[in-house]
Amino acid sequence: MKLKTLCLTLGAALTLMACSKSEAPPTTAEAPAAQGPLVVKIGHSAPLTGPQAHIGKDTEYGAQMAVDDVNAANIQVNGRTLKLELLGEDDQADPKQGTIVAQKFVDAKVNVVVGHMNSGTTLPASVTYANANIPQVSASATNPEYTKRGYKTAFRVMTNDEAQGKVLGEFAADKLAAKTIAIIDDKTQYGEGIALEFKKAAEAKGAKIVAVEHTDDKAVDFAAILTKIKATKPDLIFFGGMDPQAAPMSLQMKKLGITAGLLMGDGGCTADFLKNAGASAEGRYCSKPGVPVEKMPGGPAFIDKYKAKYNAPIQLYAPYAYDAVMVIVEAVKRAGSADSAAILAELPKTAYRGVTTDIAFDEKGDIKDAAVTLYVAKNGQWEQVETVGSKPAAQ
Ligand code: ABU
Repeated sequence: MKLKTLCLTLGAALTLMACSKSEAPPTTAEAPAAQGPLVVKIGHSAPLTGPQAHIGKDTEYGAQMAVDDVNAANIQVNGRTLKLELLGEDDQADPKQGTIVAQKFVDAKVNVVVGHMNSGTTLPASVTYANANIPQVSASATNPEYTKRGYKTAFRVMTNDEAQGKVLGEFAADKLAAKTIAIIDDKTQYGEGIALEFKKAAEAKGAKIVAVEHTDDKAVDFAAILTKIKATKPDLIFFGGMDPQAAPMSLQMKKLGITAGLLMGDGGCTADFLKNAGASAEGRYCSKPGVPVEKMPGGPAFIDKYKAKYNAPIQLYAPYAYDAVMVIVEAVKRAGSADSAAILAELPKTAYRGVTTDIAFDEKGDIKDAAVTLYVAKNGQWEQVETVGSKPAAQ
């Protein structure tokens, strides 16, 4: 009996020792290394020099605002502080340069890309990101082709030109009562793409296209094109292109005595168009994806913050670039990782109330809320005419 008791006592002691060992704090050598911040490298590419630099800068400012907000918020992901790093590049709105920048981002091992600003750079760059399995979230490139190629890396937080061109074409025929229309595009992926969608929709509504002319995204003299168009006596001119061309085109229309109206997509719908087209801007029409910024869920606060930080008006895409960064952050939080593949797995599940709207993606990677707003220039301001296709943001 004594022996049995001794054995039991020894056994209990050994068990206790074993437990004590397992519960003892680890020695210094065994302690996990202190983890630093969880760094997410975000590539952002836009024209930062050249005629579209003001729009590219606006996009970069929006992305930078989101980066600064996130970094100031001390967000914890798996016990690590989330830290965003924005790598900004200038692709000069040039497709070749866009591809070079894309490869630079791959070599720099960015986790994700916001951009590029132009469809003409976004499309070729998207091939590079797809091959490298790097998620790409566009805040501005509206050519439909971007999300039609089946790349699972391609996402867009802005309505595309299938929707925008259709709304513009129907508006021209139904609301502006244009029976005869001349079209000018800038031969870019954006300009040609939106002009094509516009033409289809306007013709479907019975309008006659009396001229189709092409310029480029560096031109500033449209006298020859406009003189040709004047002879066709159109009710309306539609321009598919950006404001560095749209503003002088508007001025030259006035100078040549062209009484036709001018209608443009988002590329001409800027503060700079109003400034540079001067008095000729009055009565011009344009459209932008989404609802007016002051009516966006986070719009009024964003306008104030942007003005305080950059002392400049929002041109076009800053709120969308802000949201592009934020949907990435939400994906990182859900993934618990900065790994591109992990972010990519989470992005399709996005359900995020952004500054601009409630963001969710369809199966192609396009935003589901396809709103488009039409504006008219009045007293040096873009005034909302109507918004089409918007689902009201949930309160
Ligand atoms: N969305 C018009 C400007 C950017 C682009 O698509 O080229």
